Amino acid sequence: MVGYMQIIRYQFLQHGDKRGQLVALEELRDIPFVIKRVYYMYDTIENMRRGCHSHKNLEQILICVCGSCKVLLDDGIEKETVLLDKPYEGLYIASDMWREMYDFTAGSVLMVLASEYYNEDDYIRDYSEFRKNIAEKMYKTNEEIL
Ligand code: T46
Repeated sequence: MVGYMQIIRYQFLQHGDKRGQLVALEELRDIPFVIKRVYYMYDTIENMRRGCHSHKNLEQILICVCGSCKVLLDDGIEKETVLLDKPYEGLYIASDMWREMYDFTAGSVLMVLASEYYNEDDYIRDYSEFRKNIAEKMYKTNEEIL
């Protein structure tokens, strides 16, 4: 829902034994959508911020499989910061949520599972446009309720 901040974290099952740990992720079981794309970022330069955009129609789960990073989530009204530092933990990000990833530790790898194929038209990269879009959607929702 637009303008409703909710932090949704997933704790994945760890198949640990004396050799170490293993996490398995299956679509529509461990992940709440059909996975159309997987990408990951690594060798991120110190003090670099990534993201800084929202999506019109995309669900994603972010997993910092190595090291840690922080994610700023902004629904247009509230902001929350989430630390990702466990390879068995995922952060769900719905569409209409501004996101910024930062404070990547050296050697960190941030993996993302996405519900859609890559589509540049799905991005809103301008913060004022993002706020305007959220305001319009909230106005429309309020009109429907009244
Ligand atoms: C998001 C955050 C969490 C592709 O060709 N295919 C892809 O699937 C992606 C994600 C990117 N690219 C190309 C487009 C750019 O030339 O890779 C380059 C870097 O992408 P971008 O600047 O969008 O990366 P981030 O880290 O700012 O954002 C990414 C995702 O794009 C975005 O959807 O939510 O990670």
